[in-house]
Amino acid sequence: MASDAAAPEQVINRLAQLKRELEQHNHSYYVLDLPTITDGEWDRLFHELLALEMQHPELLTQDSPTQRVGGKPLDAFDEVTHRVPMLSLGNAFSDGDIENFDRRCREGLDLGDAEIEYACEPKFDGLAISLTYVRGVFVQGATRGDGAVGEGVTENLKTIRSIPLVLPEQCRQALLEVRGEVLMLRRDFDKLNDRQVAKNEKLFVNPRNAAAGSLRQLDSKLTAARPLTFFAYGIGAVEGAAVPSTHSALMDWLESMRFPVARQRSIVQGVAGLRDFYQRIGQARAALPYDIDGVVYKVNRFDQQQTLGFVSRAPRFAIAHKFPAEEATTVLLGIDVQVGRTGAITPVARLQPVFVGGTTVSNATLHNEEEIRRKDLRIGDTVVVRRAGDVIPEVATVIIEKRPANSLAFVMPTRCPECDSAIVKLEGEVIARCTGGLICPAQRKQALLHYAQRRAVDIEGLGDKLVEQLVDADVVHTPADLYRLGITALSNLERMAEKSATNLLASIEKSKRTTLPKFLFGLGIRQIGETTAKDLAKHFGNLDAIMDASVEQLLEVHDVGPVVAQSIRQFFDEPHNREVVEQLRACKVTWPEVQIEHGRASQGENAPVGNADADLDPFNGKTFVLTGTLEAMSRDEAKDRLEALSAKVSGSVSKKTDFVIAGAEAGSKLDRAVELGVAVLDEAEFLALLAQR
Ligand code: I6G
Repeated sequence: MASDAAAPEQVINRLAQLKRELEQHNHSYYVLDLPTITDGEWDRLFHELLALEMQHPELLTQDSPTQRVGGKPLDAFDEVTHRVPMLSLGNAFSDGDIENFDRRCREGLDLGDAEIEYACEPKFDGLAISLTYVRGVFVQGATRGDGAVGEGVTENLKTIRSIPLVLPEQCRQALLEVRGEVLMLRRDFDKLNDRQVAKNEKLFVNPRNAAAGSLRQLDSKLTAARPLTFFAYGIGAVEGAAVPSTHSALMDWLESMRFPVARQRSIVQGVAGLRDFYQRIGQARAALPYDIDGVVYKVNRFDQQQTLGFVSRAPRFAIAHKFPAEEATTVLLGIDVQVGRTGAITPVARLQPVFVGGTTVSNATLHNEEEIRRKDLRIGDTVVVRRAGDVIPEVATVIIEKRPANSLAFVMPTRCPECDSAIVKLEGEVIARCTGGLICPAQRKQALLHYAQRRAVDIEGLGDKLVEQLVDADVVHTPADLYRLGITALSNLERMAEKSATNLLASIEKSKRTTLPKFLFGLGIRQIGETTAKDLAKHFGNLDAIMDASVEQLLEVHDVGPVVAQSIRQFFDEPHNREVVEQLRACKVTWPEVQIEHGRASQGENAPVGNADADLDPFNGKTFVLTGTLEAMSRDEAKDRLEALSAKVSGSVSKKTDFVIAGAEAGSKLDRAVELGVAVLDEAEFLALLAQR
């Protein structure tokens, strides 16, 4: 029962002592793996604290160990803008990649043949998060998101007992952001799945999926019931404290503040030291208590890190050295085709489910017909499926010796499986397309998802499942129909509670206030990525001018070539598309005026058009050069995919090139890139980057 009287000093002191003791025991148990008291004793202290807090609710603070049990469920996660962007690392897959990394670092630091000191750690296979402490108290936690903006999962993170809620007294700096990874230990994952079996519930596929699903629960009580843990590997913003001068000292500093850090960390010299660490961790990998997918190398000295700086989103001073792709053999049961937003037909391998790289794989993209021919794939074949890190699974090769007599060659269908329109392949194109346009439900669904995505008009909560239902129920045909939805139509959908319907309607309403570039991008005009949409908006200033511009006028826009200009013209020459635009305007979709800027458009300088994410995006506005032969896709397809992500593809390497993608037998362009210090990605790195999108 709560008391009215002010708490006596001895209660205040006892409460503080209990909080301190319980957090110390948590640290010993969850971080050091060295329990200092029995479970019974821990429970007794915890209940004493709980009772005191109930008697004196005015003394209850957010950093109390009793607050780790989860709170009220949320409707949605808040957006959290990271004060310092959260990094993602470039990947290395071979010894050669590591030699190149080390050489680039030495060159960048002008070190000649002198060796660099590196800090090495295992690469956790979990979810990156950021923890914010103000004067030593944990106040906010967020997922990485796109590196600039993440989701606020504070309550969920509080339930993770290895994350300190308060820092030791001597560590109460004004502000400290700690970065690291949330994961599930293997033993906890096994126990969790045992419980799932006992409850006759679905099993989790691997510790990473279990951790991701647990962290993204709106009800933190559910997260509290899942055994998550945390490892710190870096910091973001810091105010009011002197930060150590090396990464290794930073890790010791974090450890002294009671953050869990990897035990298997080493300081090594030069590329030989990196090789040795990789071998050692590779051998220890199976015995580690958690899953890792490689190791991380960072130039140890922060002043040297600063000199090396960043290329795009990735630091030049650090790299993740991934363990080899995991492979497994299985049978190709069939080849289905999927229809994309622009009607592109992608063959997809239907596989006998196989466990590879920590997950069960039953589908793999085959990219296009040519790829199937090149790999000589036939239905019924035994194939090798490969997964490298978090890269999407691929059919690597066929085991020809195992080909059955009744294997079948793939024949590209001539009619769309979704709408029965003709499938055609234009001359010179590798990609076959459904000609159904928005009559095709598959294209309609993709077009709606494209319009609603965050980078376009941003309708929060409108995901695949909902769009599928809305299109299949014939309720929504064009983006304009979204603005005509009412609570009744939504409530009739499967698993749509009134509250979710109301939230969705609010998001749809909110999306009416957008920007011209976002709207233009959302229309899904072929070849128009975010950068071109921004350039068009800045050049013409308003939508009517863009809709009515001739090909010649469009060609005056920065970086718009004949293919893009033609595509825009074709789109707006189609009466149906103009009609949709008019309907959207009639539904009061609006945007602030855009100031016309002729000449070369620069990124992010003017509020409605600018985009703070652009610099963090490895594709948007970046210039790529393709060289050598890629295995997974043709050059044209690589170009298509890059342009769809708003990157530019150039034929020659210059200082302005952001990335060179070097396939097999890359020639003089690769030499030029190395000469100019341009970032070079091999095919695996390129695929890994694509897979993040
Ligand atoms: O998983 C990781 C382990 C160690 C890391 C990492 C690390 O630094 C020593 N650093 C970054 C930036 C990331 N993952 C994303």
